[in-house]
Amino acid sequence: MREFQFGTRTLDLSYTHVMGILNVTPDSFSDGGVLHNGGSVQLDKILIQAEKMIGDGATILDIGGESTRPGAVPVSLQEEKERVLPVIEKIAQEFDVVISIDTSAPELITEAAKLGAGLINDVRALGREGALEAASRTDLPVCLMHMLGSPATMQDRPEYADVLDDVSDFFAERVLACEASGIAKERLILDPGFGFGKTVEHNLRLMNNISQLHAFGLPLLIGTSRKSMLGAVLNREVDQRLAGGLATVVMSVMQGAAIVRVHDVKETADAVKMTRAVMAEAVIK
Ligand code: 7PJ
Repeated sequence: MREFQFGTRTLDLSYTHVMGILNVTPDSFSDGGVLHNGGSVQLDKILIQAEKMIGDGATILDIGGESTRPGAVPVSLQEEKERVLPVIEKIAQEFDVVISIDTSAPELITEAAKLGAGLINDVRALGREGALEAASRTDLPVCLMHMLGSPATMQDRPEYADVLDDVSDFFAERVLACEASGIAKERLILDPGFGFGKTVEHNLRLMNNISQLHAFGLPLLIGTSRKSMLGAVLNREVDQRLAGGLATVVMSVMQGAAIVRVHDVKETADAVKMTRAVMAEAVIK
């Protein structure tokens, strides 16, 4: 058992959990901007999707209102709040699941925590001004993700001396920064940030060496779902990358990842369970 406290909920991170991605950005979620006009239709849709993901085996739902795709335009704080907060409030009321808030904005961290979020997931690793302090005050766990540069420019010829060493150095620095702000190391989860300022070769090297990141003794979160590294290897469009993604899920489970962040929860939960059964040489309930 490796019990980890996510606000009011506890998960045993000694095995791999599935985090379902619940995007509430207009570009990624709908068939175009339903979100902007009349929240209720959109909220209903999102709740149905949340319920399905939980039924399919997700124990964490990651809710984000900012698109961090390469080259994405920044979103205003007001807009991000309007997208995300009603969804968090409703899911916290209706479902038994850990809610992860995918944000870099201090104000949103604070408000999401009040509404029942159980995990702060920040692709900027609490690098924005005020984010460390805001996260510290919530007492929630934090996922620190590695990114080289910013979404606007990160895929513009990323370079490392050695991607594994550089990502590890970054983690070491952010863990210290967290501790200096009163965020105990025991509250942290680490994520190498697949696709965030990395070439396909960087991503493959990270995927093949996840085990090395256990040096920190912290749970690892891995997110490869539908990403361009799969497209680059397989020459598949974004809607044809599930099998490739599942291959990386199996590798993540075998290398001891605590959480895999995915769009396709049902298929991923099966792949995780099958891998765990083999590793345990026993049928898992
Ligand atoms: C990640 C994320 C990831 C964590 C996104 C996408 C891009 N948070 N948010 N790890 N990716 N922790 O889903 O393609 O890999 S947004």
